[in-house]
Amino acid sequence: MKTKKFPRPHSFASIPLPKISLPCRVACIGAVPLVVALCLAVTSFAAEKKDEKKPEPPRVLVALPLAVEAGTNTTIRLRGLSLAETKAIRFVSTNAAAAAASTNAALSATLKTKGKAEVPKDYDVKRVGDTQLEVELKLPASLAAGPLALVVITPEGETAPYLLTIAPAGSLVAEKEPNGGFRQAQELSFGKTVRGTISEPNDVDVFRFAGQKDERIVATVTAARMGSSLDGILTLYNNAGQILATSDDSEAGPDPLLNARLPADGTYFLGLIDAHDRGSPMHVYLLSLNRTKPEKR
Ligand SMILES: [Ca+2]
Ligand SMILES: [Ca+2]
Repeated sequence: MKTKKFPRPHSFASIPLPKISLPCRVACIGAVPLVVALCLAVTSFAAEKKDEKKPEPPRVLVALPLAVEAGTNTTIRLRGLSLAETKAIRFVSTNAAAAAASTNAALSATLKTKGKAEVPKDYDVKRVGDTQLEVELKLPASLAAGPLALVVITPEGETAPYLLTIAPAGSLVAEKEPNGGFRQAQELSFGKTVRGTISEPNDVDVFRFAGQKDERIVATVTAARMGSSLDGILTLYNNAGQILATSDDSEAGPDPLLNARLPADGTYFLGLIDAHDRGSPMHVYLLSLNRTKPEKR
């Protein structure tokens, strides 16, 4: 692209000095670097002072759990930074569903507790947060499924909107431990979403489902994209424990997305682990299982 030519700015030396005596001019020119240096020193000192005093801006990092069902009253925890002095929580209209929801008087968020939260050893506070809120949500049954944006108001300002997932009524299933192996696998139906946690290092969560020959299944993990600490790996096994497909990361980032055609009628297993063998209450996830009809051949 052709660039437009601008007139050259005056160089420092070409700026006419006021008509004063030569020794004064020399003294003035000599003083310039000193003044500049002093100015720079004062500015950097002021910046340092500012940084020292400036608190971390308030931020919501993750909701525990990540999803709630419409038509329920439920208490969630919001973890983040600088939330200990929270004043209120409000919903914002970032989409049509939230706009409809925010005008619905039955939708409310009540702040129950606020304060410090433990930061597990070796975890980055900027990923997991060091403050948390307990919030009681009243969610009308008419609330549309999808993201619901909420904002936390603190004396230091408002957080950016956090997108809590609203699931359709009856679609969420609680994870049931122990589910750490094929024999203990938790039954999972198509169209349902498990709300689970890789709660400790080396935890494995295994789910079982009945499939048909040539059925195409899609198993989706939603975790890291919503602020969870989990970097999931999802693996599909057949009834003999052989690996049929595996997914680590996807277009959505560290969250796996597994798409596979089933080779025969029978029982199948889905195993979810953390890629780094870590686990904590912040390693929350949603695992959804869906299918399409057997493909005609
Ligand atoms: Ca678990
Ligand atoms: Ca991953």
